[in-house]
Amino acid sequence: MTNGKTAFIAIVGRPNVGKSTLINGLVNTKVAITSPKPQTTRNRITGILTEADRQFVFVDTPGMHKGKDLLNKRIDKTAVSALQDVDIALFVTDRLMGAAERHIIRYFEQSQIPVILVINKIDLLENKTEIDQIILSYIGAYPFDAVIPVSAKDGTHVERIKEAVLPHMSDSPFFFPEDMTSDQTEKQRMAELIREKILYHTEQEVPHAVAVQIEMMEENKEANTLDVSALIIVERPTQKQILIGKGGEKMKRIGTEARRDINKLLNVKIHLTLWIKIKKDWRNRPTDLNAFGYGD
Ligand SMILES: Nc1nc2c(ncn2[C@@H]2O[C@H](COP(=O)(O)OP(=O)(O)OP(=O)(O)O)[C@@H](O)[C@H]2O)c(=O)[nH]1
Ligand SMILES: [Mg+2]
Repeated sequence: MTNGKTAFIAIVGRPNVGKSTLINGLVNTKVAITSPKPQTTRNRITGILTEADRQFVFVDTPGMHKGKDLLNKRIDKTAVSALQDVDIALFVTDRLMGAAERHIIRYFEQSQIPVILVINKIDLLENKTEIDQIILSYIGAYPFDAVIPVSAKDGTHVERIKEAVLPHMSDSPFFFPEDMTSDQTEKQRMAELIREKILYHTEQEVPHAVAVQIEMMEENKEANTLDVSALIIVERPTQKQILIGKGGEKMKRIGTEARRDINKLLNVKIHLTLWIKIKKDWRNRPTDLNAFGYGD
């Protein structure tokens, strides 16, 4: 494999600060789903960018927070352990330093890695003084390698992050083929896209109670389609009702939007069938968590 400069870069921060939006912008591909709901990302997601003799391996992580159920505990562990396997971390924030941020900085101190502070969502700030105030609140909290204000949404200054990573790259063979953008399987990416649509169309506890599993994926030569059957897992009958919606409206919309995105991702026509299954308290059952892709 090609020799060049490589780096593994973890993207960490509180839920909802824009980590997944940022990784998608950095690698110019939608490798991670995003949504306005906190705790969208549940797994470690790799986004690979190869440019000439450089390979950046970004690792998106779930938002760090203290959750009660076993799923949340595993999710938090995923984010923390990602720090052990990387050369540098991007600490993404969108507000003044507070207790939650201090909690995350403690993990940086433990792993002793270089950290770039990324102030995201600057498009929402009124003026430069607000950005300066946020930066000031972090000064002295950790010896940050660099501080970069960005807007992951519109791409402002996102390129600067790669420049700041350059000094931390080391000579090594590439870890992934040059055309690869993610190490997720097609099934994982499909399941995530379906979950993303559910996150957009449901409120309160429902988004957090949902898991998605691809049950079947089969080429249909006659119809020239890929037939996909997915299982949506919820915890309670009421949640199932909410997902189905009046006259099946909501389920239909989720299916249509997911199919459109999967078509785009795989560049084939998809025939998508969605099933809903109730699994009481799956978020606290190790066997269910393992089966749904949230292994320990
Ligand atoms: N205005 C604005 N919104 C942003 C920006 N970046 C992300 N967002 C929005 O913030 C919300 C959360 O974005 P995500 O990328 O899913 O956040 P995350 O940090 O990955 O969240 P978790 O996976 O839950 O930890 C979404 O509605 C995004 O569209 C930005 O630069 N500006
Ligand atoms: Mg995310």
